[in-house]
Amino acid sequence: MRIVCLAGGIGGARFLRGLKAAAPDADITVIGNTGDDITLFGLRVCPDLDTVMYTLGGGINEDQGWGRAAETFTVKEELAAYGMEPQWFGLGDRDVATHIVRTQMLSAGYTLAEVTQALCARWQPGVRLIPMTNDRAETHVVVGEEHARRAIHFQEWWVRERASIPAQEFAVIGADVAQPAPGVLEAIAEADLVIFPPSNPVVSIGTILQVQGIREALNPKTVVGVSPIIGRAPVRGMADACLTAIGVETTAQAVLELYGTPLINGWLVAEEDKGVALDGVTVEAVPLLMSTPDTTRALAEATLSLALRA
Ligand code: FO1
Repeated sequence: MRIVCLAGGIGGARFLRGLKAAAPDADITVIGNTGDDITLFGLRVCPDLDTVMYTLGGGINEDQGWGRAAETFTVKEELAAYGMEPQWFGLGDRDVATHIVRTQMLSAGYTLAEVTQALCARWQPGVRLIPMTNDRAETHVVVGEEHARRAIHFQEWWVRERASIPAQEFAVIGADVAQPAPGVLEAIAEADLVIFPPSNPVVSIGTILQVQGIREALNPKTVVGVSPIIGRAPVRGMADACLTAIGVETTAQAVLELYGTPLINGWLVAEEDKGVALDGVTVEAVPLLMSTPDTTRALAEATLSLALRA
């Protein structure tokens, strides 16, 4: 079975671990969000691609959901000793090696897709990980009151400000011209099933859907999504701050409507959200918490089962 998943960071990566367990023989292509990418100290950092690669490759810092396990921060400390900014973004020594390889290959003219393939040759994530685009498509967040609007990088908003200042708008710089990376549209066209794991619907899945042609390529496909919201709160992360910023309620119903039909055919919600409904969508209530490998696998199995009926 050929499966395509649109994935952001932690929630998507965790779900993918369960999907691999539930469908060990499936051919899984992950289209990774690159809107979070940032250049720091001259190094290109791709948080969502690295979270998928490290999580499926066995190198992730499990508690954080990002960065490497058994990490040290000597480089970070030395940069701080020189007074280098920013100091609010924690680059670990092991993680820096990934960014050096990526930056060196990009400077040599390789595309981000080629670089990602090269990094995955070491990590063997067991899926084909393709960035949504090789072009620049970086999420910036517009903040500030009416007459004092300014845009900051997504990581400044997410990490430095902890999403504590209201976002007036998310702008994916470059999305208007960014083309899908080679293989993205082909993987979608050949897919038996497309899954939206419980990634952030605004700044992860929503960003991928802004890349030219991706939403159109998905419309005719069977797409099953997993709600990232249980009750009125995100399972993890700050999807609520993102949804509020775009005027969408933090509920499983509102996120389903945000994706809408004909994009979504099946929607998995938590037991307490079983009233969720939308014409043309098969909705099913299942346990959504990915607290153990078994519950994560069970969620993936429920997703595959729903896909057969959606
Ligand atoms: N998130 C934080 O909250 N604090 C950090 O210092 C931090 C560093 C970091 C370094 C590399 C990386 O790949 C991710 C990192 N993240 C950090 C997480 C990152 O902001 C998020 O994973 C995504 O951008 C949101 O999905």
